[in-house]
Amino acid sequence: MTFIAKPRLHHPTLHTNQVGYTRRDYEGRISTLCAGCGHDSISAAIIQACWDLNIEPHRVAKLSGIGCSSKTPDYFLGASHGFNTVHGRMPSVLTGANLANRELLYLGVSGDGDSASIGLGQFANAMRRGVRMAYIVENNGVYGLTKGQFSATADRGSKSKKGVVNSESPVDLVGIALQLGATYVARSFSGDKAQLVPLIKGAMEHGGAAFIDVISPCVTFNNHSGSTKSYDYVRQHNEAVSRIDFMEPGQEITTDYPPGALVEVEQHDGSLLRLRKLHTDYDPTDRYAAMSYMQTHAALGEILTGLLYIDPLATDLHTALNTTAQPLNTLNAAQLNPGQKALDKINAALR
Ligand SMILES: Cc1ncc(C[n+]2csc(CCOP(=O)(O)OP(=O)(O)O)c2C)c(N)n1
Ligand code: SF4
Repeated sequence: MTFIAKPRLHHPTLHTNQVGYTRRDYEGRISTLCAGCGHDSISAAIIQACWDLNIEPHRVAKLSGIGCSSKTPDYFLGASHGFNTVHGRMPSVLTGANLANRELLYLGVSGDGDSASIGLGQFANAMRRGVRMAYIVENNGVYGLTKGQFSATADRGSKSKKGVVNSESPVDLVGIALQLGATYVARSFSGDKAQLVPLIKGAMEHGGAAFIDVISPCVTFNNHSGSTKSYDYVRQHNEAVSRIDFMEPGQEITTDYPPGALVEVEQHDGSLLRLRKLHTDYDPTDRYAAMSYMQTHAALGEILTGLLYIDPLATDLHTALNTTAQPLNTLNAAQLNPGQKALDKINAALR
């Protein structure tokens, strides 16, 4: 553990983005995670994505549960809103915050223990409801913070550091997200920043529930031979379904990529996701094909990465509930409590 404060000094020529911030303005405190932990690479990818997207840090609300992964919001976007919830309860707190103020961008950060074990019900319901958020699970197959017990995402047959073989079936969060109606579903690897940064950008700009499962090796407890969440295993078994590049709205679309190999996906808010297919037969807008493609590859021991599914016309929970666009804290007392007449009218309509 280190308690050294990060110096605020930076080189005067450091680039600023369109909203006037340097990359350093998107950083947080010094990480206290083990050196080489995959979670730190994900924090770096989040910093890069938010800087590139010109998101002002104070427009982001980052919420997490408990675990090494859930500690990471302290290490990025120091000037944004943050809330460490109870273990496994991040999705419900995020949902409440989102309903109270839809003007912020919601970033949920969780671990596989946090979301697939104690928080599985919360995870499932957040996906089902279409809460607008970027939900990132930093998936290492173990409980890192409590010293490496198998989590519910550990593959059957994989070995712990002490050589114990896991006899239980894994929970596949991507499969659950696809089945329950998430409108942006991806899987990536913490060691593949080129793939991860655009995926995070797409999730941040998506109009509904966006989920990214990031395989993120735990170097201390789950990075040995026999583990299916180690750096070596994931590098050997990783197959990318697509190579994506995120285009901000209004930016000129260049023709760097061979014509005919591009899919341009317009998102609900008008921004564009630019997708290059490696497999000409892979269609990321077909939910059922994504589920079957993923399961076929999982049976072969392969980890599919990339943008697996997107609904370009996604809407969110606010649309479903027809809520006011204004954050609740900006409504006055009369708007919040319209009085007895309004209540009588509602009651009469229900008789
Ligand atoms: C209600 C409750 N149960 C158990 C714990 C103990 N606990 C703290 S972190 C953690 C597991 C975290 O694992 P994961 O979400 O996979 O994150 P990682 O540390 O691997 O990143 C557990 C079981 C707790 N804090 N609260
Ligand atoms: S115990 Fe594992 S998950 Fe936790 S900081 Fe160390 S390497 Fe990362």
